[in-house]
Amino acid sequence: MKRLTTLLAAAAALTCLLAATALAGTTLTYANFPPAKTFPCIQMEHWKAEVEKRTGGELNIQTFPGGTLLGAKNMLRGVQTGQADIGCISLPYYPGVFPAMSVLNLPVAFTSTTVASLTMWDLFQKYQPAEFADVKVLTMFTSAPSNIMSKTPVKQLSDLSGLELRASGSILNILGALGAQGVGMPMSQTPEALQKGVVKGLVSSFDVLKDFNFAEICRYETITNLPVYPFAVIMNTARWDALPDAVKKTLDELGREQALWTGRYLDKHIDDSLAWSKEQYQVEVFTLTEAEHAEIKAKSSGLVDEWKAEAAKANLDAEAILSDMLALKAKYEADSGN
Ligand code: DTR
Repeated sequence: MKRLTTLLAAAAALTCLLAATALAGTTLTYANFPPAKTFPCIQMEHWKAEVEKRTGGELNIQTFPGGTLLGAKNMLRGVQTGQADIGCISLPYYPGVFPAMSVLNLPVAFTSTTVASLTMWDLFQKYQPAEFADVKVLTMFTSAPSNIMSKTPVKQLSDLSGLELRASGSILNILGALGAQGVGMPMSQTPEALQKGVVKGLVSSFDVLKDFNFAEICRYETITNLPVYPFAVIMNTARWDALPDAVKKTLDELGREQALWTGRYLDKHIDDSLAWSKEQYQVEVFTLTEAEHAEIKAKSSGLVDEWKAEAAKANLDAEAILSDMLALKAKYEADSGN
């Protein structure tokens, strides 16, 4: 009898322990490369809060902004090998690795982050390109269209001659074609490069004027409407496979929603950031003439053909991907409510 009681007590203790473990849930690490207040990290915190709420604490997310777990360039590898469970990558930082989804980085005149982010998500769902086969994609979004922020005024295209500007991806080629000197580096290295004078400005979306305080050093802004930068939030496949089905479903449902949330957040934040920069540092904003915009377009048109050639080498149907992207862009542009 005594033995039975001991056994029962042990079984009860084990049940309690198992229940407590289940209640405590799983914790996943989520790495991000730029500082906490920039938009890739703002969206990360929003996603974390939604996931923890919707799974009732079954899944907890521990976030690592500012390159504290993985940096911009080792993010992809770090997630593939499980150094972090989840990571946020900027696709143009990995030239040649994402031939299909880098179509979003082409000069096709996106004017809204919301439109570009939803277009990217839908395009990914349709093609499920092999370039993401060894990770689980949780969401995708883009930055806002890119503009020039510089220490010296760029009032007209000819002011670009020889000017060292930090950029990444397709924008580097466009800058070269316009006579500027593009210097490739991730956003996280840009503050130091600007401080040290290695570059005289940068090409990115205007959110960084406020979030990195670049308005202080780059008092001149030129509206160029250059391409958006596509991002993906990826997860280690083994960690994904180990999640309960209900949790997987919740995360899958969040994919498009998160793309939309991020697009809307950034579209609004761009306006706030520019207004703040004007008030705080009296930054000057220059616009180019129609003829200059036409010149940018003409000089960057070769990029589409280069992308097509690269996509074809990867056995992708480049024409179909490009025309689907343009059709999605037009659809979301027409549907203002998204
Ligand atoms: N323009 C891209 C992406 C980008 C825009 N804002 C931020 C903030 C933090 C990191 C990246 C970005 C770029 O320049 O990398």
